[in-house]
Amino acid sequence: MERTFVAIKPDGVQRGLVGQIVSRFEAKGFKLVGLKLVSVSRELAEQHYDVHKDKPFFKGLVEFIISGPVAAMVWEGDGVVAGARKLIGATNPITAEPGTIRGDFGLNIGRNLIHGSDAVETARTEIDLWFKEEELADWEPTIAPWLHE
Ligand code: IDP
Ligand code: MG
Repeated sequence: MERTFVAIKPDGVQRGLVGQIVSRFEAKGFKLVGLKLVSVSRELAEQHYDVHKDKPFFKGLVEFIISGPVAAMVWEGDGVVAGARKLIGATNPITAEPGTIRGDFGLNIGRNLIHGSDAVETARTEIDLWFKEEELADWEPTIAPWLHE
């Protein structure tokens, strides 16, 4: 089953939006399989954003990610990688559609509240980077027959 890595960034945690953001993934029907609050090390932040290491915003991005706790999650479901990105919205909250997390709660690209893996392969790498195998729960929601044919 497809899984994705989602992280509520320090702005989302500081603003008290963890509950509302988690609710959107639950309401959609995705299954929560991992959840923890992390004080992110510089090393982890740099590894996570390694693809952006040559970008002008990299240094500021790393400082931001280590500036407060991050709520790290793994969600599972059919098409969850693309589905989570849809719920999250465009990178810049100003252009993100209303109804998306970034569109509803954000107004600045440097404070866009949440991360979601951009592809199935990236999701695997990010889940391995952030979670140990024993931190992921293998469980069957009792509502499953009401979500899937
Ligand atoms: P994504 O989070 O929507 O996948 P990416 O292009 O992968 O967007 O960028 C990673 C993160 O880097 C963004 O979520 C945002 O926090 C930050 N970022 C991207 N572009 C800028 C920028 O122009 N200024 C400041 N931060 C940026
Ligand atoms: Mg990205």
